[in-house]
Amino acid sequence: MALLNILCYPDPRLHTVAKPVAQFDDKLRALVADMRETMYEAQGIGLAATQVNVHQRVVVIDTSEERNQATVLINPEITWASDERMKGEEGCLSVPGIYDGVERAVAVKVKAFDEHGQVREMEAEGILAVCIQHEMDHLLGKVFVEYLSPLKRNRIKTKFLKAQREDA
Ligand code: GNR
Ligand code: NI
Repeated sequence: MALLNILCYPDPRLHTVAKPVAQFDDKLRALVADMRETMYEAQGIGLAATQVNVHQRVVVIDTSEERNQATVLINPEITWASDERMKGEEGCLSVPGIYDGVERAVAVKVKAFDEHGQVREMEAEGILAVCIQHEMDHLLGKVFVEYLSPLKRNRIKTKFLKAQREDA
């Protein structure tokens, strides 16, 4: 297993649209294992392959307290979303230290495959529903700061570009 590097906003590669997984093979299972390890190490509740510069529809999520119940969502599709929506505070491993409100459906049903190609459908609410929607946005090349006002987004962008310049 290996820890993967997480891309940081405003890296343009975060806007890549991921392709569906076509082969449920050992290479995919190795990616899932590395993503799981990377998510736990970074103390995130979810990670999309896009964030580790792999542009396939692969997500890992673990919202459990014990951090031992990872859910793998491959080629996920939202089959239903509640009309009820709620604004909640979000953060992102690709935008470290930034937290702001985003409005999302309160509950969703999602159909996805696991890393063995087994299909399943689950219903989620609360933080799990938020996380599923946040991760599926990543697969479409969308980062949560794109829901914020242009003013806020530009402040965030400038802050990260400046930090990168100082690092270099
Ligand atoms: O770790 C994470 N926490 C979080 C909190 C509120 C809403 C969404 C998230 S997802 C984030 C991990 C991440 O960046 N996944 O893409
Ligand atoms: Ni994120």
